[in-house]
Amino acid sequence: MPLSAELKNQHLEVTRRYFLQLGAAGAVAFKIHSAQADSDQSILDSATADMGYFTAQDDFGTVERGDPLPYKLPLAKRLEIGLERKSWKLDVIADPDSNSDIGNQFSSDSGNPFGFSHLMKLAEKHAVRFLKIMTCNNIGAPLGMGLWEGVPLRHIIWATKPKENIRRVFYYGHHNNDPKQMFRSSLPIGRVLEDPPGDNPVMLCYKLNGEWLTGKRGGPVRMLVPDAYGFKSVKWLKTVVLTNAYKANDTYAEANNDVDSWMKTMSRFYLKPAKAKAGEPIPVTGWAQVGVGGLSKVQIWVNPKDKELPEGDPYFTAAPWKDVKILPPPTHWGGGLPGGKLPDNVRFFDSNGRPKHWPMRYTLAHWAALIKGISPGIYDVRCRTVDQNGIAQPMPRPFRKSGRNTIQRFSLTIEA
Ligand SMILES: Nc1nc2c(c(=O)[nH]1)N[C@H]1C(S)=C(S)[C@@H](COP(=O)(O)O)O[C@H]1N2
Ligand SMILES: [Mo]
Repeated sequence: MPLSAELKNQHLEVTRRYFLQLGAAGAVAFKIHSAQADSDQSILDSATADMGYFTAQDDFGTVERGDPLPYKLPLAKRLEIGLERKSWKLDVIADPDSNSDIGNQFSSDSGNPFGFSHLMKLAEKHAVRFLKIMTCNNIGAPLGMGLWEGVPLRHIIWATKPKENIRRVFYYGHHNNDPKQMFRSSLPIGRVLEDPPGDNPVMLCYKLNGEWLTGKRGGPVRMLVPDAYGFKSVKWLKTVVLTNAYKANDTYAEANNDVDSWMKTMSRFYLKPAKAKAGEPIPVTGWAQVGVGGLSKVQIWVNPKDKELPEGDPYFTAAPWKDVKILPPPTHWGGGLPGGKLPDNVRFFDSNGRPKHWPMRYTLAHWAALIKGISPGIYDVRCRTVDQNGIAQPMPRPFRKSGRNTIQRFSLTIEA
């Protein structure tokens, strides 16, 4: 599945402005009207001011199962089964097949589920907002970039008065009472109760980009696991089970996926022209997903197609890679946020709404480059990331089922 159309448009805007700032040559190569290329600083400034970053809810790529899909049920049915904010209920129970001891279960069967009003009460004190990119480990490009809001799951767990014999949290969404349709995931209890410094909490999420989470995005409430691939972020969440079982029970585990995988750092091309004229600067752009290892560089490598590749170097570590420009944080955030503005109290932003560091882990960074001075011929152009440990993509974790991160390539013909 490709990056969502909206994310592409945003990328185009951001990078177009970057080339404008580089001057007319880049702008012309980018097919911008000459009037715009000649524009003065004030036009440049205002252009930069409204660049977008987030993906609107409806424009996210989607990975979903269910027949019927829960959010497509008639309203009366959604109200009945608790898939509207008005009627949403969560069971938070001890695993009946385990010896977990909790003092205060939230259970529909016992008439005291955890409801949406409980969640909003906790939100008054504990709501958090953070940036996170949604990516499926089995898809080569992200599904969307969002500002997510919710209540850390640990607050609900502490409200159940857990006592002992709890090692994992299992959870699943509405599945039409058909076990075959159940989509399950799980986490170690430790990850839910504590966050590594600089990371965000696992949360019960009810808003995206300042709006209530839509049914399609998993509303009224989905799990949101900041550092993991999409399959941990279960939609239409209805049940959380505290268990002493020590093994994962994720639906995705059944399909050979590495369910303990942190998100990886990787780069993808967006603008990759098939042809260019010798002597003209060639704009090439893309984005980087910032995984657990962080991001220090994005690099490209332009190599004549007929040149033999060195043996025993499958990841081209010895190639003459060149750094490209990672673009600064946006000032207009897009995604449907009113006025393109971030709300207050976004994690890792200061009181002026500026990020404390950039790029941030588990988010998206845009990049751009101008290729110059190559002679006529056919070339392979590749891009890769280098993480904060100095390790280049696809290392340190090249295996496919822990998240796609192969080095991408395209063919470029330079005409005389
Ligand atoms: N209930 C439920 N939750 C789910 C899924 C699902 O099929 N059912 N798919 C998961 C997978 S595999 C991914 S990659 C993400 C995708 O999230 P999105 O559709 O909001 O982009 O949702 C996850 N949550
Ligand atoms: Mo997925």
